[in-house]
Amino acid sequence: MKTVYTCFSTGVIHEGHLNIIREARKYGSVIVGALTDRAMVSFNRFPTLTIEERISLYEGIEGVDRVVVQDDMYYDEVIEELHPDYVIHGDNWCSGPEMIIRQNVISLLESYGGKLIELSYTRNESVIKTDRKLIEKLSMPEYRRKRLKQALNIRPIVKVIEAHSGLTGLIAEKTVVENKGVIDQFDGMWVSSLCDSTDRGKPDIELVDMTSRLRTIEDIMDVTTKPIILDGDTGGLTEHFVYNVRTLERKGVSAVIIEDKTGLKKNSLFGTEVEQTQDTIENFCEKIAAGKRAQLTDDFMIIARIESLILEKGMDDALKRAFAFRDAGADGIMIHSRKKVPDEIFDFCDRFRKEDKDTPLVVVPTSFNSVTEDELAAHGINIVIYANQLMRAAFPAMQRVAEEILKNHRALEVDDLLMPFKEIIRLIDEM
Ligand code: SPV
Ligand code: MG
Repeated sequence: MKTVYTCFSTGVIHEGHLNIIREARKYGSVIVGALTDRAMVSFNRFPTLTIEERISLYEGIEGVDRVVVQDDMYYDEVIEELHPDYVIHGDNWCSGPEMIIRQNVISLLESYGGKLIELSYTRNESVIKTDRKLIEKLSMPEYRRKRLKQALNIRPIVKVIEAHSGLTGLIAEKTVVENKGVIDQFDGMWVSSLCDSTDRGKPDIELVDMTSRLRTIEDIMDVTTKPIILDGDTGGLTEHFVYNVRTLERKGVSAVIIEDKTGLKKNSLFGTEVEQTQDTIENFCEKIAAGKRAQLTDDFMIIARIESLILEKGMDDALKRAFAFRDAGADGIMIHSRKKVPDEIFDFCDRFRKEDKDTPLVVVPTSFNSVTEDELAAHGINIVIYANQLMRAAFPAMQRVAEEILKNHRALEVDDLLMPFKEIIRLIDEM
């Protein structure tokens, strides 16, 4: 009997999947590959079921003879093992980043005379409705909130990009690229105090209050499903922080990062050029501990950010604080630096990791931007935050267009700098 292979990553079976199995049956016995979480998250939606649950879901589909695990988006291993006579897939992979997977399957099949069957992708009312339900589920607070911790278990390094509006949220949510055979996407979003303030034309001094920050978070949450890390500045008064922890948790934010400064906060990128005061270890530990006591779920993370290197207080001070904040209950440590090279960050992380293998480490490589994600991961860093790049890309582009229109007394000259609205609208989902 001939064999037919197909790979699934879905957590909900709809008519499209049943159609694939029905068609596959006509050619032989059907083997379904369950794509692992690790392989899924680089290009697909985040899994809503565990791999075990997905396996039993696929085993229960009428017409499926066997389910195997596919541990890579590329088919090399499964095809080498199973040598199926046919691979069957929807034609939705004929465009976009997944084209490279299709190419991989075609050349593997060619090497031994296997055949690819492509079905036109089913997109009827019921499929669209099922798909929407899945997106809705991913965006619900209880699902979104825990996703940062889940991503930490799956990804070698969790990649987070700044979002300060619905539109930038959509860019963070939907950008998927293929480069040199690797398909990738961001794992989450950073709601930066700097960008949230700048977008309002205000300085980054905790002037934009929590109510306004929550408005930004709502706008982003309305149109995305990925987890959110909030830049919580100093956390404010401990008496206020505990209420904000509850609010953030209830809304489905995954983590808040608070920095060990006190008084009028200024942005860290100013370093010692402006007056900035670091909080005492004792006070800041109390704030962390109070936040942890207020928290109701196990999903939410309070991450302590250390400003010792920014304020030139030295490595020993930074490490002392890191261990104290961890012992006070912090779920992670963010170490910040404004040096052009990552040496002091690496030094900190290596020394921290000697004593603590588990507590997640977070960095924001704005100044030391030549560092790669692989290098960061090699030094035990778990989360990288690209904290302000989308805002910094938009600002000069907008300014230039404004100047050109003024110079030319019309808009024709800027046409090449503009994206047609038709393309922008494509990002925006219709209900
Ligand atoms: C932010 O994005 O607001 C941050 C990171 O706090 S930094 O601007 O580098 O201080
Ligand atoms: Mg900030």
